[in-house]
Amino acid sequence: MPPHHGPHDGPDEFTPWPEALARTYREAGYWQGEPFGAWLSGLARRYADRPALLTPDGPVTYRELDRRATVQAAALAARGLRPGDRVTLHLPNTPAFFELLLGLLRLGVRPILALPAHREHELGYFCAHAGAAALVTAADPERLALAARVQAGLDRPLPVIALGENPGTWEGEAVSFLPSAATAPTPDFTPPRMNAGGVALYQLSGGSTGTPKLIGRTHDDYLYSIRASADLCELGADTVYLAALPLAHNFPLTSPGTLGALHAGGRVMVAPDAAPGTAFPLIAAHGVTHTALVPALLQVWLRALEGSPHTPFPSLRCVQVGGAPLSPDVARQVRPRLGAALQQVFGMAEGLVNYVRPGAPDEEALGTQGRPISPHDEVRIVDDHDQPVPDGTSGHLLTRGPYTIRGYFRAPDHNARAFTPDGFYRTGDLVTRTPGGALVVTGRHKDQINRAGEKIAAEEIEHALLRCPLVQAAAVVGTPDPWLGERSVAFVQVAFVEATPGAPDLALTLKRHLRDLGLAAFKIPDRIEPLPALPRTPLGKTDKPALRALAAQPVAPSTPPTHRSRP
Ligand code: OOB
Repeated sequence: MPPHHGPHDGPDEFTPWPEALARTYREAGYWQGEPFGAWLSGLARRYADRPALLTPDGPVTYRELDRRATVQAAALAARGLRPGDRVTLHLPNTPAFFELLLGLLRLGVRPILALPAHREHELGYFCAHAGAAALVTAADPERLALAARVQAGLDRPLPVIALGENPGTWEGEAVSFLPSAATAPTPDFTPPRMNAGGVALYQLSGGSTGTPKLIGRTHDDYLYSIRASADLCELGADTVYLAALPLAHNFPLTSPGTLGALHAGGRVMVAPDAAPGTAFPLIAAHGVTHTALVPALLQVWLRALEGSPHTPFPSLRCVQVGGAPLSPDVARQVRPRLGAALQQVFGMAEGLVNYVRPGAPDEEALGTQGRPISPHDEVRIVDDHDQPVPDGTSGHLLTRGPYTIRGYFRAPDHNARAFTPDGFYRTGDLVTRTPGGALVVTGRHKDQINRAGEKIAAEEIEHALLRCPLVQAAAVVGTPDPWLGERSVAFVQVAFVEATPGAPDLALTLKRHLRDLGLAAFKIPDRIEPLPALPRTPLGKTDKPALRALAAQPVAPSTPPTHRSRP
């Protein structure tokens, strides 16, 4: 009998693994048939009164975290949410993220894990595309105003559930305020029975197309990646994990991230942002042992330590770096300057995560992006015709395995391109394999910009630019930047505007246009350049290589960012 995934799961909503592979993953013990709610109850039994979260109000024990998740599951059920519903979850980096996330998972309601930087363009799309039953957010004035804009942009009523008290700025009716679980009594609530093979939550694809894709991760596959990551990164009860990146992102959430640290019985500390001024005092005060950064933030941290005579954090054992290419020069500075081991992580929200194993020789630790988590991760490196390339040659990375999706949510046409007929995901990354079996990311074959680890789908910005009546054609490319990895440059062909003299005004106008559409700030192009016409290939497609060459021509020198938090 095919596994049941949930009340709303048709073939476009969830692409199951073929039964033979599913059996293999179950027999190998990867998929344990345990949903997140039961996993959390298990942690509460195992680690009971040990601290799970270190918060400004004091520690929250495992037992108490489990109780708070139940409080919120009951409160969300009382507000009409039902197992199988989808909601968009949009929260800042605060410890309360966990009571809501785990409450939703316990209730079988599937959160779409939006990033804090997402605005009405993205949130509205997630709610519309997924038929969300609610937008779950925090009760601060800015988020409530954003929620109102999302509601206004939809053609059906969207309930908003906001964690916290009404700040007094909200006058409408369509918001239900959810008290913090800390002081709420324990409800009489029996969680629904759940199928661990069903979708637990939706991660978001960095993507390369006009609309972001939703990635349904099952209880079974996601928990496997968390347990296996925690084990191979050697997390334990003495781990103190600092989450400085946005909590909802796959890297700080599960690789091994906060959930991996909880799985191991460790403690989790949430930084509201990743600025050195915020994160450094937390590391020192709480004896942080592990944290995760993108390369751009690592550079900000290293700069902040410049001139400091000794490594400042005796407790820090491991700094994980991933999400974007890390230069070996920067990699080399981690041990002497931060006094911690560097662990490179090359992962993706779709599944596959590679880690440099603890204790690996320098050559591998500094110069590779590690190897897959699982012996059952299948990796193919192929040429443009899907034929395997010899080891040491760069090729397209394709992968399938026990925690890599087989299809995006409601995207049949895209799925036909993004997956091979035998179910390998086309990652869009170019890699080589070293003789030792580690992967090295050599480039990218997807129309995406990786700006400080934040992924920008070129087509999404091009479509948004084309909605401005001035713009006749638009193309967005990335250009190398020593601090951000890449910056985004938009080339536009415009009507009625002199190509060069009006350039600064045009750039401002178009940036305002994009902001008015409600795009996340990291997606606003760093530069906007008018061109009389976009260069075309002989087939009439925009010639992006030519535009990349044009974008790379020298302009004003780049300055190091002081700090801009990731979403
Ligand atoms: C992580 O996940 P996403 O979904 O935001 O982005 C995935 C893409 C990869 O396909 C690759 O293009 C790039 O980000 N990437 C890297 C990298 N790690 C990710 N490129 C070069 N070097 C690396 N180390 O970014 C993510 C998810 C889980 C763990 C870590 C990162």
